[in-house]
Amino acid sequence: MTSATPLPLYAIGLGSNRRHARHGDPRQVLLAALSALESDDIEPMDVSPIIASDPIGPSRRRYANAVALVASPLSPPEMLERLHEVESAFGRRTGQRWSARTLDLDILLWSGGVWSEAGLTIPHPAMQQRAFVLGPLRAIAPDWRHPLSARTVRQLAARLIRPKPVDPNAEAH
Ligand code: A4P
Ligand code: MG
Repeated sequence: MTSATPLPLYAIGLGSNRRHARHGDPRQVLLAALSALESDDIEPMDVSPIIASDPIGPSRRRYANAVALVASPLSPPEMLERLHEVESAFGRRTGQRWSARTLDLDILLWSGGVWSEAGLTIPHPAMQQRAFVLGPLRAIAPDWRHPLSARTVRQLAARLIRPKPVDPNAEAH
């Protein structure tokens, strides 16, 4: 008898801002990474459009970014290990934070909610501040609720683009 329990879902953020000798430009790197992720125990369910985004941090090259929803029985640490394997296969250089990279794969959200240990934090701590994450994520999972803020992805994305109200006290009199 097959189990009726649905598999855990992960939202995986993909980013690239370097060409790959074989796969091509960052956009093509992301497409190749998506096929590399697919396996017996990682089933892609949906993928966002690929967007071009200005770099956050010191790197000056533009990024290609996307988010994929995958169903998988893997635990969060097992999923992270798999992501690292795929990054390595794409020639990711480690050691330098925020350096230009061929491929960066992050676990953004997990249907199990919160995971916190040294080296792995879910939800990804920076996701709420990042338009290059929330934009693509909203295209495929607008109603997914961030387990810590209890806001939906749609709400988080709206907060990010909404201009801050003017603080009257900050104005010169
Ligand atoms: N780690 C902890 N939690 C997680 C998680 N939820 N998912 C640990 C993935 N990894 C997680 O990450 C360092 C370590 O974080 C991992 O080994 C894992 O144990 P890393 O990917 O090796 O290092 P990094 O990516 O250089 O640093 P960090 O802080 O993860 O940076 P981000 O957040 O990945 O940001 N601008 C644009 N426009 N688009 C981008 O995609 N990306 C970055 C990198 C900067 N600016 C960008 C973009
Ligand atoms: Mg990363």
